Amino acid sequence: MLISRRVLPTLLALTTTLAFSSAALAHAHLKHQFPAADAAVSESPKALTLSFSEGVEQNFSKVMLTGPNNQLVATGKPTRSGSDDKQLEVPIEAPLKAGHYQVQWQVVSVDGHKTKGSWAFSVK
Ligand SMILES: [Cu+2]
Repeated sequence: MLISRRVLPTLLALTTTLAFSSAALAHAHLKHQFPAADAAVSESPKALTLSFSEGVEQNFSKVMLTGPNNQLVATGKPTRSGSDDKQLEVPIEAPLKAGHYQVQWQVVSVDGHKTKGSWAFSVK
């Protein structure tokens, strides 16, 4: 059976998801984010926004932004926006120059489970 290197991780992830689907339901999965995944924005965003499927603990949440040449971009602490414990806002300290950016996040949901992921966007 021929499985490409690209497909294999997806298959493994799918198998894992199926095997743990009942537990996975309660985990905090990223539902929406700003800037959107693979978006090309013309204005530098002032903050990253991450919306999860479950409430998250802001003190145990980490969001890392890297820019062109894998340089770490200075960001503020992730904070819940208002009363919504499913949403985190991460202030970006200085305007982003044009280029490709990657966001890596790791959160602990209110049920104590860790999830992580990443997405990319670019600034025109
Ligand atoms: Cu969970």
